[in-house]
Amino acid sequence: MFKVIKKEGRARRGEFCCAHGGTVQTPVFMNVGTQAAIKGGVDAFDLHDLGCQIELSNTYHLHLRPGDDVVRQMGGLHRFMNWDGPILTDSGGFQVFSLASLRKITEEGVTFASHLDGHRIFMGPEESMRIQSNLGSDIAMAFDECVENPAQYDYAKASCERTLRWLQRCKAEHDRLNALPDAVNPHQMLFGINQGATYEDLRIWHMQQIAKIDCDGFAIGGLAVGEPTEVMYRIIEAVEPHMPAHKPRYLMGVGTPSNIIEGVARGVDFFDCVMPARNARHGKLFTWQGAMNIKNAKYKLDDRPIDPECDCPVCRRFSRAYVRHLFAAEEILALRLAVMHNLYFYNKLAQRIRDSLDAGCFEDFRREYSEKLSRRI
Ligand code: PRF
Ligand code: ZN
Repeated sequence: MFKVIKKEGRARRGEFCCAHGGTVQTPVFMNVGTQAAIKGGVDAFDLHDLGCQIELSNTYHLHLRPGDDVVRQMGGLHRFMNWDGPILTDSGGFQVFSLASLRKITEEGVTFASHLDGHRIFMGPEESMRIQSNLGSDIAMAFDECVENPAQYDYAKASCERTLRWLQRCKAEHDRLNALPDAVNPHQMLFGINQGATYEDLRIWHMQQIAKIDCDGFAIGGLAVGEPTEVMYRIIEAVEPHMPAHKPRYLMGVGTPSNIIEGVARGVDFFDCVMPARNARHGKLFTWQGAMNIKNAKYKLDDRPIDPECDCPVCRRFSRAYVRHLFAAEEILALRLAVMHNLYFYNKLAQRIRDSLDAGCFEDFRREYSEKLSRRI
């Protein structure tokens, strides 16, 4: 299913086969469509134009609205949103902890109040697997607890031990659901998630335990949740040698362009982040020279594209002055154009990382861009 085709240091160039849409070239950035829609009015057809290979949606949101039973009756998520490429669904393990209120965690799972109308919901490993099975995604994520950093050692230890037991339950339920004759996607894969806060001994122990379970890939969760960037890098470096070499690795919810380059340098293959779409909605645009704010008055009469080095559908058609005007006038088109440019940038970043790995010059690329892309221009 996953093949590493080239390495440079710890960085890996790979190929990953999914039931839908064929092969994903890695390293890859996954475009986030939380509730089966990309923020900013970008649809599944735009995604193809933006160089997107794989889309990510959320179990938690789609369970609340429209309901995974509805998506199932509509033929699964691919048909529902008319995206024919691969889809990864996050398990709800993170959203329950970041969005829902009145949480109560037990060995069975989590009881929480919906962020939409406050009604009480229970979700555990089996529920998460059933919802993701109804959605029919290509990759289901294990149900985990994401602990915020900094965390108490004893809590982090008990939590990651429970997340391990939850993965065992996820695996059993996932196998059972895939074997049902009416499974929406009987080829659905399952990724396990490493936790353990910022404690290297917990991280390594947990990774060694989950690696024994026959998952199709492994993610590093519980990072970019309050710890400094250097700590995040240190944890990835500690965990990576214990991740199965022949399976894909996914760093969840990360990050800035330089976080992605540095993640690849530490052996990560998959990334996702709301940052390109979220920043775009505030006028913060990524360019190959650094980050800019298009709302700035200095762009009022600027006839150049957002990024002269970008060949996205927006930069090929519109000026900075026009996009700035759309923001000032609060036109919804401002959001769409800004999100399209930023998503194209992230997908292009992943492509340029792959190209540099193919050419054996990833370290040169890293040296040129890792710091530069975080600059403000
Ligand atoms: N767990 C899950 N999803 C996630 C995370 C996690 O720890 C994170 C942490 N950065 C983002 N998304 N299930
Ligand atoms: Zn552009």
